Formats: sequence, structure tokens, C-alpha cells
Amino acid sequence: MVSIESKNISRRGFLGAAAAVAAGAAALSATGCSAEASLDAADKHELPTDPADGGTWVAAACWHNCGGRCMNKVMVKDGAVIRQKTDDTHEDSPDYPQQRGCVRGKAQQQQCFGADRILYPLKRKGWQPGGGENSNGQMRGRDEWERISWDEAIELACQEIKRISDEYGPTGFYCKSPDATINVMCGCVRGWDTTSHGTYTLGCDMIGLPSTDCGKANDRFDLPNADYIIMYSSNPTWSAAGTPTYYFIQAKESGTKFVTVDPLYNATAQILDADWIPVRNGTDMAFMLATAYEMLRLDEEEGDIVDWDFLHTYTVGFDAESMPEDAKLDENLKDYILGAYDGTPKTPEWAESICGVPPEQVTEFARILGKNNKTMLLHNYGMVRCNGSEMIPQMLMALGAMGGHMGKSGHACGGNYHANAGNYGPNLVTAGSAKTPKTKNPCSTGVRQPQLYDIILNGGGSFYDVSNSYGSFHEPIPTTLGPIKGIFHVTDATLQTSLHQKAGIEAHRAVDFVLTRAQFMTTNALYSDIILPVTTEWERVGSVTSCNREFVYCYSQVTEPLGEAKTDQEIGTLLLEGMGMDPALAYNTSEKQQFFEQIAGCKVMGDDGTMGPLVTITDADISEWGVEGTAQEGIVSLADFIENGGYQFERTPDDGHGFIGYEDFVSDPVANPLSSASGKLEIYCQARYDLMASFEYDGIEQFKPYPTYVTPCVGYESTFKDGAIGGEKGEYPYIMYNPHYLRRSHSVFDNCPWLRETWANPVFLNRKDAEEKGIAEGDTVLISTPAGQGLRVAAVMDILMPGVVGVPHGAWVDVDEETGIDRAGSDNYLIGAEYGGMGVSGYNNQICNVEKYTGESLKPDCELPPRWSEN
Ligand SMILES: Nc1nc2c(c(=O)[nH]1)N[C@H]1C(S)=C(S)[C@@H](COP(=O)(O)OP(=O)(O)OC[C@H]3O[C@@H](n4cnc5c(=O)[nH]c(N)nc54)[C@H](O)[C@@H]3O)O[C@H]1N2
Ligand SMILES: Nc1nc2c(c(=O)[nH]1)N[C@H]1C(S)=C(S)[C@@H](COP(=O)(O)OP(=O)(O)OC[C@H]3O[C@@H](n4cnc5c(=O)[nH]c(N)nc54)[C@H](O)[C@@H]3O)O[C@H]1N2
Ligand code: SF4
Ligand SMILES: [Mo]
Repeated sequence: MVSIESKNISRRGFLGAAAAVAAGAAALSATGCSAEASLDAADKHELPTDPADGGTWVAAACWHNCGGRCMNKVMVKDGAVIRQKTDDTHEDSPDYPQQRGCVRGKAQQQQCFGADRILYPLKRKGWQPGGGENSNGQMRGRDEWERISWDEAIELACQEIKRISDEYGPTGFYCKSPDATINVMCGCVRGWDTTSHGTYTLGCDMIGLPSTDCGKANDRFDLPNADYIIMYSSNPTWSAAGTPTYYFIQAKESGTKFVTVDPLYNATAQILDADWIPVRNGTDMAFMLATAYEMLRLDEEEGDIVDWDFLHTYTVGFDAESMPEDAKLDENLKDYILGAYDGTPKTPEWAESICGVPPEQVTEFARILGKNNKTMLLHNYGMVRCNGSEMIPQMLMALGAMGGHMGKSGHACGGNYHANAGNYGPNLVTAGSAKTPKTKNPCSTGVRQPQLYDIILNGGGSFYDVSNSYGSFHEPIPTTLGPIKGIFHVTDATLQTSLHQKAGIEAHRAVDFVLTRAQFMTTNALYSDIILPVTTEWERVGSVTSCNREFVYCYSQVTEPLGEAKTDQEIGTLLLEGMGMDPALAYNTSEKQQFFEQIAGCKVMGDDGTMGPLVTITDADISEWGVEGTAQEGIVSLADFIENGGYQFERTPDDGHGFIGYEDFVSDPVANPLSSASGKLEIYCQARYDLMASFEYDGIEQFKPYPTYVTPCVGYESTFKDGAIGGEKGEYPYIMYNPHYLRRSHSVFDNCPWLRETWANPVFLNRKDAEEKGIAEGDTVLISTPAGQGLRVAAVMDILMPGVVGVPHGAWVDVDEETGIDRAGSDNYLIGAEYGGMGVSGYNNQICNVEKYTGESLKPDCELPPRWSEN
């Protein structure tokens, strides 16, 4: 008999069979934890001998920002989940792959039924409305909690929101990404950040790339046509779990060679047996410039490397003869590379001291990028979530263009992101959307997230507002804010996932009121005053989501809401009523109606090349569902759509739905201009430079309208005492970066016991560095940065570049109030607020020191008690 832990199981009388057993077995080697070891105060329950007896399979949501979009099914019996599986709606084949889930999907039950779910409204004991002393703010994160009723919670919250709103208006509040309720209720100052796409967030359309450079790589069936696929800063095996790795394996098996450019010989590189070019974080510009230098040299000496026709037809700014009309500076990339302006040719030897790549590898890479190879240059965004990486998008595009690797089968240059990694092209099946009221935040101000905490702590401040919304930048608007007194947390984990967390905690302690909707005692919740329990997707009516170009997922309700948890819409409705407002301003249809509209709006590619309705809906369906709508003819019945868990478009290699990025532009650049001022790929881009310069952030004077190497505000240079490479090492001699880690989807799942058993969340250390510091595998390590200190257990590796330290992203901070040291290894507790250039959040080239910790050793995470439990 296997015992598994879970209070939910006792409450619901159900069991999680397969996943529990699998996770328990995997745990032993990875973390030193066994399933037994993780049993804490929670109940033990025995698995029944025949768990499959007579339940119903339901397509169950996996709703996170996890990089994948897969099918999960759970067997529900008597209101309890007794089994879980992934896609088996059809035979698996490379052409028509099952949409299989990852280890986190299999642990999904602990999202819904976790023993640490928050099931009732909670109030921090020391908090009272009224502001000032009443709020007792310094106790946030330290205080006790008391259970209160929904009526009390809504009344207290509304009383405080009205008070702050009356006195300060919308700018009295802050919420990273406000929803309809907040827009209608009071409005707020927003936070913005470059998060996922780093410097590709910043004006990529101006250089002619699609937004964030997603969308113009090729369809998966074209991958095997490449001689080489470069995985540039890309680890889809971890960061796009689901089908992408399978696509790349098909290419590998048909003879495509893989190259990875990454400080870590990551899981994808291992699976694909890639050649490894180890590059130091945040120094890719040096490596890329040297690659371009070598391409020019080889082209001159041997010929046939640089595709000059491509450069001169499709790009501007590479050389003196291809300058854009609006250029204000008579300089170009080629002459910069050759050293015409600063006397320094950007040779591999010049680059080596910066990026650490041996010169021979640069030469080899330059050959691979040569025009006679079919090469795909596919990148993810780790290398642009770095300080000083503003010009990488222009440089990577320039490298692709130098080899002419766009618009042709077997060639590509573009993103490799999330569930679309390795499979770009227009969607062949799409999810519909529900009609909901348009709401507008009465306050348009957006503050760069880390700057915001200092503004709160200073009682207000002046800054440039440069962003309308995520991804959309404008000329700076000088803005002054007064005090921010209230903080709302909705569907993000901002206090955990934004840099400058230490100041963030203090900012949370400085305001009058923090209101959070949460499923667990997340970091946002921990530093709040009132927590409103929100349902997971498993407790809601259902939804439809676009997954990749071939698959839409439709998931349905698994269980009634647990405890007193309510949906976001129900909570919003209560808050608006409590404020004396009409909830219909934010929500005017039921969640079931919205689910129905999402289904009815699904579209599928027809034989005639146009998108038509996917789901057949009859009048009988409409009356059975009790919704408003009209009957329609599609290709799958409503019942099948729900039962199958959505729809997958069946592909074959010659189905005519293949896609080659930039094919139209390359075939006729005049008829199909790009979004830049010149209509071409702008290696020199005046517009993007002018916008960037107008922000007046520190260090901007180093930048040019074309790619150059700049010294970042924090980066490799900062690891040296005097800031110059090659000198004596300083107090923080290592580069620290944040791999997106398979235990979690950002902060989500960090509390999940099964995943804690499976993935230890160590600090990644290079073997030589560890030996020099006397650190052995499993030792507790103190990580110190200028911003803070944290503890993690050492994982000593040969597959990480020397001088680089990996602190996995998203662990829930656990501050020791006496020492100020974080025991959980939260990435953002170790990062401050520095930024430069355009204002990128430089998660991946911070600086740190590591030492063997002399205090008490850390226990494995899976042996720690949950942050909160009902008892
Ligand atoms: N240092 C560092 N920081 C980083 C990064 C890094 O690499 N390094 N990566 C950045 C990136 S790429 C990103 S995208 C961001 C992600 O930052 P966030 O979006 O803040 O991260 P998540 O952890 O996904 O937060 C989602 C939250 O919503 C909650 N939630 C889930 N479903 C619901 C729901 O239905 N209703 C409500 N009300 N809440 C719900 C979850 O429990 C969770 O707390 O982090 C960024 N931060
Ligand atoms: N398991 C898991 N998957 C996720 C997420 C998660 O939190 N967990 N989050 C999802 C989200 S929202 C996002 S944005 C994506 C992020 O997905 P990715 O951008 O793929 O994120 P990472 O895995 O951190 O980085 C990718 C690779 O870049 C390398 N790298 C880091 N810095 C540099 C650098 O300076 N130069 C070079 N050349 N390489 C570098 C890393 O070692 C890693 O192998 O992941 C998504 N998928
Ligand atoms: S990749 Fe994401 S959607 Fe797919 S199973 Fe894993 S957690 Fe769920
Ligand atoms: Mo992201």
C-alpha cells in the first residue's frame, strides 16, 4: 500500500494515484526526500485497490503561464479525483502528436486540492481600517491571521477602499495589472515591466520585426529541412514543456545538427546532442559582433559566407551603401565591427575576454551561419532579460540577414517561445472569446515596476511615464505621483516575481491597505491585510484556450468550489456591490454564458483556406445549457468537443498549411513591407534609438542607433573591483542568473509537495568555482548580492560555465526575520532596482558571491511545513 498526503483527500475522500506514486519514486534521487518524508501534519490515506472503478473522465484545466498548453484529464468519482492522465484521444505520431502534459500537469491536483489552499476569507489580526497607525503595517508578513466571514471581508475592504479613494483618487492605489473590478471600483496606478521578452518588448516593430519577434519562424514540418538549428538561449524542454521538444527530435532524427549558445548545457541541448557554445550571461553582444566579424573575414578570404544581396535588398544600415533615409548619424554596423569608429576591430580575441567563448568556436559558428548552409537561428529570451541587452534584437536579426536565413525553407531567424516553440504559422484552429463589458482605468499612469516600490516608500515621486500598457511604449510623459495608500493583488504574483523584492516588502508594509485574491498563502497574500479565497479553474464552469497552431483546449469543471472560495467574477461582483456600484459595469453575463461564447467562437481552417465555425451547436444544446446564442454548423459536436477536451487539427507534412517566416516579404519586399519606417529590417534604426534615448535612463549615452557593445549598469564588468574586465575580482565575483525551472511555473506550484520531492530547487554552481570555495554537492550555500542574501543547497555541475551562478526563478521568499536572510532562494530577493538604457529588467546578469554557509544547514524543501495551513 502506498500512503499519500493530502488534507483535501480526507475532505473530499479521493485519491491521486498515478502521480503520487510516480512523484514519490522520482523524489529519492533528486532531493533526498521520499514520499514518506514529506508527510507532515496532514492526514495519511490509503489508495483503494481498484481506483479506476466507475469514474468519469473530465478534461481538466492546466491554466498556468508555464510555457506549455497540454491536455490533462482527471477521473472524477463521487466528486473526487481518483486518477489522472494526459492526451489519449488518438494514437501518437510525429505528424499528429498527442498533446501530452508535463510533470507539473500531473501534480495539478495539489493546485486544486492542496492541503494549504485558502478556503475562507482571512484578515490580518493587527490590521484595522482607517489608515496610519490602524494599519499596523510593519506587522505585514509577521502577524497572525483570523478567519472572517465574506460579509465582514467585503465590508472592511470597501470601507477602506472608499476612504482611500475619497482622499487620494485613483492614484492612491497600485495594482500591477488591474482587472475590470478595479477599473470600475476606483482605478489605480499600474506597474509595467519587460518580463518575458526582455528587450524584444521595446519597440521591435520599429526595426521591422513582428511584436516581440514571435511569429516569423517556420512551421514544425520545416525543421528537418535545416542543416543546422541554433538554439540561442533556448531551453524548450524546460520552458515549453508539451510538444516542442518532440518536434525538434524529429529534426534531429532526420539528420539536422543542433548548436546551443547558452551558459548552461541545458536539457534541450542534452536531448538533441547539441554542440555547446558556452557564453557568459549578458555578454552575447560581444559574441555576436565577433561572429559577424568572422563572417566578414571568411567571406573576404574564402567567399560565399555573407549574403550581400539579401543584406542590400532586405535590410538597411549594415554598410555605408545601405543607410536608411532618416539616419542622423553617418555610421553603420559593418564599419563599427571593423573598428572604423573606435579603433577596435570586434575580433574573436576581443570578444573572448568579455563573453568567454574560445575564438575557434566563434569561427566555427560564423561558418555555420554562412549563406550556403540551411540554418535556423532560433532564440528564446534569456539573453535579452539582461542589463545592457537593448540592441541584441537588432544584432541577432543582422546575423540572420548576413547569412540570408529568412524566407526560405530550411532557413529561419526568429523566436522559439512558449507553446509555439518550433511551430510558427497562422493558427489552424482558434479559441473564441466571450463578450464582456469594456472597462477603462481612470488613471493611465504606468510606472516601471521596481521604481514603483521606491515611489511608495518615499510617499510619491516624479518619473517619466513611458508605457501605455504591456508592450506599448510612447514618448515620456513627465509625471508626479502623490502617496500610494492601497495595493491590490489580482492574477499575478508581483511581490514574488518583480525585482527589488526587499523594497517591495517594505513598500507593502508602508501602505494603509493590501487586498489580495489568492488560492494559497502566496507572497502577495503573506504581506496583505485581507485575503479573499479564489477558486482554481477546476472549480469553475470551464473555458477554452488556444494552445498552439493546431490545438485548442476545452476544459470543464472538475469539482464544486472548495470551502468558501469564489471565482474572480463573484468576488468582483461582491466588491462592486459593497461599493454601491452596479456590477454589470464589469460583468454583464454569467460565467457559463462566457464559456458558451468561447466555444461558439472557436474557428477552424477549412478546405477553402478560410476559417469557419469549429463546433456544431444545436437549439437543443442552447436550451440544455440555458444560455443565449444561435445554432451553428461546425465540424465537431458540442458534446464531443467537451468530452475530447477540445480539438486538434490533424496535420500532414504536405497538407498545404506549412509556413515559412518572411516568405512574403522576401518574395516581394515592396508589396509586403515590414513595420519599420523603411519597410525593411532596420539594422540601423533611427526611430527605435530616438524613442530609447527619450527615456533618458542612465547609460543611454553609450548606445547608438545600430548594435554596439555597451557596458551594462550591472553585469560582467561589475564583477571586477574597478569595473574593468581582467582586473582584480570584486566583492561579488560571479554572474547570477535565473533559469525558469521545471518545479514551477514562475511562482506557481512552488508549494506543491510532489514537485518539491521531484525538484530540489538548488543553486547551480560550476564545479571549479565550487571547489575553489570549498563547496561540495549538497552543502548549504549563502548567496550574497548588493541587494540581499539567500540560502540554497549546492548542485555542482560541469554543464554550467565557470563564473556563472544559477538561482532558479520563482521560489517563495522565506525571510528569517532575525538575519534578514531568505531561506527559500527567492531570485528577486537578491536583485535590486538598477536599470539603464531603455529600462530592461536585467534578471540574468546580476552579480553575486557564494560561500559555504556556516549557520544551520537547509532541510530539503519537501520536508518543510507549508507556509500556511488551516490548523
Ligand atoms: N528575477 C526574475 N524575475 C522574473 C523572471 C525571471 O526570470 N527572473 N521572469 C519574469 C517573467 S518571464 C514573468 S512572465 C513573470 C511572471 O510573473 P507573474 O505573472 O506575477 O507570475 P505567476 O507566478 O505566474 O503568478 C500568477 C499568480 O496568479 C495566481 N492565480 C492563478 N490563477 C488565478 C485565478 O484564476 N485568479 C486569481 N485571482 N489568481 C490566480 C497564481 O496563484 C499566482 O500567484 O515573472 C518575471 N519575473
Ligand atoms: N518550467 C518552466 N517553464 C516556463 C516558465 C517557468 O517559470 N517554468 N515560464 C514561462 C515563461 S512566462 C517564459 S517568459 C519562458 C521563459 O523561457 P526561456 O526564455 O527559455 O527561459 P530560461 O529557461 O530562463 O532561459 C532559456 C535559456 O537561456 C539561457 N540564458 C540565460 N541567460 C542567457 C544569456 O545571457 N545568454 C545566453 N546566450 N543564454 C542565456 C538559460 O541558461 C536557458 O537555458 O518560460 C516559460 N516556461
Ligand atoms: S506544460 Fe503547462 S499546461 Fe502542459 S502539463 Fe505542464 S504545466 Fe500543464
Ligand atoms: Mo514570461
